[in-house]
Amino acid sequence: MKEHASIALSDFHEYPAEEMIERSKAFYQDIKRRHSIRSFSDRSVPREIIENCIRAAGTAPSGANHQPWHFVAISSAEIKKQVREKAEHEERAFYDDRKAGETWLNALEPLGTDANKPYLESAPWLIAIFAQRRGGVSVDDHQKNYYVPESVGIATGFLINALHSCGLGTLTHTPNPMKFLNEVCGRDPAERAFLLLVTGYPGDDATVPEHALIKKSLGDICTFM
Ligand code: IYR
Repeated sequence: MKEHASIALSDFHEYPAEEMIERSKAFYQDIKRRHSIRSFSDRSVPREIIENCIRAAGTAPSGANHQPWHFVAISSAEIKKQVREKAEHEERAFYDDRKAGETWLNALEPLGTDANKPYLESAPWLIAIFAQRRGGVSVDDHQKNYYVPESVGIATGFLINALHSCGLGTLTHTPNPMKFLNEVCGRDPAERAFLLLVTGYPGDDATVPEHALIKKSLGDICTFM
């Protein structure tokens, strides 16, 4: 490696092999309980939890460490209402005017989704995630960013995992198109709305579609060489 400023790695934890196996099993058992839910209670969730989960997301690896993401955490009832109205407007075109096309709509059939998104108002938090094409390691930078969708996708994965580990339900919601989020969230049009993460406690009537429980086996998703 070339000469560069660095510090010794001091916060890495090594565990005995037995414990590693136990931890890998425990992690799998815990994360497999995460389900996308489409009914959220209006019970409030302290802002500090959301802040810490977003801090965790912000530690994700990113292209050249430019951290090309911005998270807008919405709890304002008025803004959630605006998001719901605009998202449902797009979703009505998608589902009811059949903009999605038959193939896509057929693929969604087993999930039972439609244009109604009441959870966008009932959930205590909506986290709009934006991807930045330009930026840098400082927020004032305007350099080119690299591997933007990969970086933002990984950070989003960290966030979903963090929220789940705190005992919160999540839904990755992607109204199509999502451009309206820039306006509602006051973000530069150069940023790309990446995903809307809905989070809170599940509603009493929350369900999991059977279709979503069909997971490919290890042999199907993995090859060892
Ligand atoms: N944005 C729509 C449609 C939708 C698309 C996919 I791909 C999904 O996995 C689920 C839903 C909606 O949120 O209903």
